[in-house]
Amino acid sequence: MKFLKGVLACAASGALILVGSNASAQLRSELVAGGLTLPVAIVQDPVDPANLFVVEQRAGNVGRVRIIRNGALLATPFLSISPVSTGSEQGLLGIAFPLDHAANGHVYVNYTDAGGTTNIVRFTRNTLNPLVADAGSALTILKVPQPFANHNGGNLFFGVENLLYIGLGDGGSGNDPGNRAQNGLVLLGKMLRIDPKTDSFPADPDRHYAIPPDNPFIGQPANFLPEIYSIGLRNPWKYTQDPAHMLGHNSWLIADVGQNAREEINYEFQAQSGRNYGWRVWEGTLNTGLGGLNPNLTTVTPPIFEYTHATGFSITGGYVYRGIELGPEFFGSYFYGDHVTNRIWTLQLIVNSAAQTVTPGANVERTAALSPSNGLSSFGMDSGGELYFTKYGAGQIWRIRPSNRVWMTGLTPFDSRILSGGLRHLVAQDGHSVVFTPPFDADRNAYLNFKGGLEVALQTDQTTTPNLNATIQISTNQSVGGTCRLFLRNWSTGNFVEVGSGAFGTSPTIVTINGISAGPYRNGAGRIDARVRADVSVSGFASRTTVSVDQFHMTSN
Ligand SMILES: [Ca+2]
Ligand SMILES: [Ca+2]
Ligand SMILES: [Ca+2]
Repeated sequence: MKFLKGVLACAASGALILVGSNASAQLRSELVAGGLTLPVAIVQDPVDPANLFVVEQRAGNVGRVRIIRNGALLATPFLSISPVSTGSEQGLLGIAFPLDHAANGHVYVNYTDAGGTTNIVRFTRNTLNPLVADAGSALTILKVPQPFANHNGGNLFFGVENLLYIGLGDGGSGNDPGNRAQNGLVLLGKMLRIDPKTDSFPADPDRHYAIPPDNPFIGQPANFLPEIYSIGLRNPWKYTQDPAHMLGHNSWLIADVGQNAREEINYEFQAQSGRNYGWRVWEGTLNTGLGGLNPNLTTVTPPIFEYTHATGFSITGGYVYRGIELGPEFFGSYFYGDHVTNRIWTLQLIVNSAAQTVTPGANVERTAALSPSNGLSSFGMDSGGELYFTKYGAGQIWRIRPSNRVWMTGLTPFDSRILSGGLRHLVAQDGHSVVFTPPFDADRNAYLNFKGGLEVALQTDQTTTPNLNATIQISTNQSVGGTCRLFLRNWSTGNFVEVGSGAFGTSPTIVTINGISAGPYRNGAGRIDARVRADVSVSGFASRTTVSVDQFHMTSN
């Protein structure tokens, strides 16, 4: 997956590293780019980590896809679409890349045309200039007429099985007057799942897709359309998947915008299809009294979390954090916010994959740290799993950054005799570590004084405080004498200098080195180069000895 280039680059070299932790972890936001017009979506280029795609809802009646390349907004749009309709919830609304984008250059957009009809259209990227789409490449995938100007959904997202998920609002007005969300024979108020790679409807120019054979309502044509994946949604403006290749659970988080009372977050494990999310009969866990529950799907799945209109008025769903910079305490938490009150929270998710249960943990407001304003219309996630958000009215994209932290940017085993690694990520629960072993000669006599370990490139945003602290966990498969040493690069000489050590003999051993004066070891850009080394003394005939650097964790204070 090229999408995960940054993470997998670390994964290939193998170790279990914890960088940063503790309750004092903080966030800040950093301006990435301005000069946009009504940004409503931020999506990573799947083939080039330098590019973030931003959807501009409309300027006049023109919707555009722009590219922020290495932090600079390119003047030439990737794609322009006109005319789009110009209501507050209309225009160009979403973009998604299929998982096989590298092979076919396809990109899908979602917009409301001049008549207000929802259009899902595929374009193809120019092969000579990948920063633009071929204007003549438009292919209509699906059109859905809209009875009212509002509640058009807008998001598009390809799931891990490379199928397109389209969340459609209930059509609009208020209180879903046509009870469309509960009606299995209309597409509005639903999550759809289609396979746009082939056309099962050659006679129909408004439909270019196939029905995935395991869609939940196939075989119930009298009651449900086969495109439908779940029903009972009011306006699922943003929904995302938390993919397993980033240590997620392949679960969907669907944020559904409420009517007059509740904003809600729905959680759906992969293959938990065919659900009824309740609208218009239920708004969150509040019964609306409007009635009209679908008689063929009367079990309603409540949200895992909701908030009332004392707190906000229009939820903007985000992402489960799977990046590196913000540290383990944010890993696995769901970032979301409110479009109207400009507030952001992290919701901790306590997930039991085996039992397919999820429990919301701490819900912590991050508004003061991140300062969202001017309408929070979207979050975005880049190739490293780091997060962004929009300031809609201000036309800006901001990145969520750590504050007072040290985080890892690179990892290299510095001895070639590493037996196994398989680093997945920088968190403890993945159960992998770097394992290395002293080499043996032909008689299986271990060499003396073997040294092995890791070089770790670290970055800190903290350039004024004096101290670095390190925690290293070392394990061995048998009792051997050893010393764990930490070296940091002295930037004035370029050489690594030992800053502390600890003995290990029983397993596992925690070595803590605190109060390292950071001055010589942190360059002007906040970079720290560390070398974690285990020196092992083995003598005589020996069974294979392995040493594992399980965790390496640094903080700045
Ligand atoms: Ca509508
Ligand atoms: Ca067709
Ligand atoms: Ca609901």
